[in-house]
Amino acid sequence: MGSGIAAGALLSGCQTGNLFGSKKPPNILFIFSDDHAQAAISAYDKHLKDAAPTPNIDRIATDGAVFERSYCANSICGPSRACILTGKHSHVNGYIDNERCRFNGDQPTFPKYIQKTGYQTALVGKWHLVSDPQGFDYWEVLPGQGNYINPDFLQQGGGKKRYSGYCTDIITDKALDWLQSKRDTTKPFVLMCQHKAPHRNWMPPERYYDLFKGMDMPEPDSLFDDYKDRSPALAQQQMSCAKDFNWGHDMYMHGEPTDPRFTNFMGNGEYNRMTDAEKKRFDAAYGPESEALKKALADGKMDDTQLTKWKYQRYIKNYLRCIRAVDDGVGRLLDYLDASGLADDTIVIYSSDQGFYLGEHGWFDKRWMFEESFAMPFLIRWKGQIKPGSRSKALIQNIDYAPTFMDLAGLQVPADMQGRSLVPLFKRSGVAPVNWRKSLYYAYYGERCHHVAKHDGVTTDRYKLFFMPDMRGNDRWQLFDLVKDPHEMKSVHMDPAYKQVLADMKVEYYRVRKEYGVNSAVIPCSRNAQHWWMKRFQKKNKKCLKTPNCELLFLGDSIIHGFDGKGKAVWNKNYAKYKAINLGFGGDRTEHLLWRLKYGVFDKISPKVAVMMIGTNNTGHLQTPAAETALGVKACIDEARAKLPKTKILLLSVFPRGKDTKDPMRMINDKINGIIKGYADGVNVHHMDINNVFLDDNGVLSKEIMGDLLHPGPEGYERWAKAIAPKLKELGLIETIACR
Ligand code: SGN
Ligand code: CA
Repeated sequence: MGSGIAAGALLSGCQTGNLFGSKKPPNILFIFSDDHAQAAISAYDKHLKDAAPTPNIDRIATDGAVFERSYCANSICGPSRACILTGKHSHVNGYIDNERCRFNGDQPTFPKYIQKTGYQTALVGKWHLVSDPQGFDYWEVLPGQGNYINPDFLQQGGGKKRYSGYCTDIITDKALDWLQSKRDTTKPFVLMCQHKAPHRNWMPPERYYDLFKGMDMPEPDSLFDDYKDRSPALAQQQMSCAKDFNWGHDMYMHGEPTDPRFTNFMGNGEYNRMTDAEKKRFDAAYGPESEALKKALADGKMDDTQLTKWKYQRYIKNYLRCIRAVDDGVGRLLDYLDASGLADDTIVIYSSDQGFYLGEHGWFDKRWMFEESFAMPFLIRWKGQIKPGSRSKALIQNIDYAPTFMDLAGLQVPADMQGRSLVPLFKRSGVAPVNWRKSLYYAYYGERCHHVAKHDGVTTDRYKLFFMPDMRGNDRWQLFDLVKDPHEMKSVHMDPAYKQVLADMKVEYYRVRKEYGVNSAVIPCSRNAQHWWMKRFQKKNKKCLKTPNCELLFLGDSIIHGFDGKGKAVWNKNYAKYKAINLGFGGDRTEHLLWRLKYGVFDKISPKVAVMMIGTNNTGHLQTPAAETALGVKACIDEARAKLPKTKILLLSVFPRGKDTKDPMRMINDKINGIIKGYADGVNVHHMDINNVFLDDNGVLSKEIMGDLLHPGPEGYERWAKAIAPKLKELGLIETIACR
């Protein structure tokens, strides 16, 4: 098939007008939804299969294969899509979260590559990558998250257009329209038909308002999970069916909540988009049940358990109603392929950007590396190649899609793509070749929304290891035995029986991180779950805006933050006159400073000097190898240079910590210092090592200087200021006497 054709041959075919000779590669119809959990596809054979079947998506499975161990690399929308387009993990393609990222569309992506071979590329529906799509001959996409009701679509030529109707149906219509009347029938194609559904707020089409009425959807066993035997991070999230559904947005109730067990800060934007007639029909369908709930609440007839069950039913039914419309759309597309004679030459894939919690662990939403949201559906039909009814247990991931599409188009997979082509698996009906991967890497970088802790990890076919850098001690690790505990209800990382497994999984974790080039010290990361941190960030942004005459900046962690505390007098005496701004944030590692430099507001200031010291928390929190932390320091310097091009950077060696030169953390810091001094160029970046002013002749650090052997006391700040004063002067900080 396509995989055997050399790229050069394709390109030269292109030039002569004879595109692909007799070996025209297959068309690819990629149907992709948003937040569709495997459990809500009956072909996956899970607990909702009888109550809410998906007959059309199942047609793909009956004629092709279901991949049971299909996963994403980062369980959130934009990042998953960026992984798919680039074939690279988030830290490489740069789109690590939905919060602040903008996809760098100038980077290589599979649509761009295969477009060059003569494929036609088209995209309709949800995109959610902020920048405009590139590499598509045709596109029409939803702005941001898009809307279910009477949605707007961004137009390829610019501007937006509103369509009346229901989003899923409109996207299907657009896909069919492109197939029928917009494409060039002489060329193979990739069509990405990407739904918004079944994303929150799970607004169904009118025809399904009454579907499942009078039924009770089965509840997952862990709807009332108490999170015991796992990290406290689990209880800290804000995506709980019991506590976090919004009265209007999620539960479709009107007015103010009549019960404190509902949050209500989102309104119901979808309802507000309806016409008056649509609202009327919506209220006729949902109103009676909503009123009955209000009455039961008023009568005190809803205890916590009953209310959670009610919320779960309202949520899950709407979610599944949305899916029924997606399934209808899949049916219409498959029918069209059959009727038009395209079915034999067109590979059909159904997938979704990640999974979703359908009440498992008491949750909705995603983000965690637990199976329900880590898993992605992946069903494929390739007539004549994949044996109908195949089921694969191979570990596959969304970074594999780009290499797969390249391979199908007859191209070499570029060496820098991190995924692997799935074509060899397709050709063996889902059975992995012997050299197939044995584990998968996953990383979630944390966002304010839903408060899921930052974590990464590795999974094999049997075990899964999580690491949560911002938790403490043993709570940072979790280990699950997926055979004995498929619902992940008990972490066994402290169980002596799993000592060896834990050790082996840690080895694997560090191995995959190395394979994919993961150095956390250089991946910008916020600490937005910590309220004080975000507040300080915002306050400092305002300060930078209001202090255009700032001449001096300090960039770092708690040691610099301490100029607000034990170093206050020294600051006032030495730096206040320069309108200096303290950008030290206690507990920051290089990745946090990097994030602050990337997203902070610096356009109104141009200080003469920025003093930077960072890295000791990479050592202290994680014992990160010095070489990795040093690269984090380098990334901070580069970002500071980009943001403040006229500012001279004074990089300080990381201060000594621990009692003496034998202290293991001190030794790591010394190694960092050995590397980072080389980052100075003597022009824009200067370096000083003033560590001796804190130490005696034998390298001993006394408690008088640093009470906790890490943070300077008043005397320490005094010595610090004295040591750098001449250098600050040399770099342009001249004390002027104000004459007025
Ligand atoms: C929205 C949702 C969240 C969801 C994110 C990310 N809130 O912010 O519940 O986690 O999207 O979803 S809502 O206002 O839409 O209800 S993602 O699919 O884009 O990753
Ligand atoms: Ca999603």
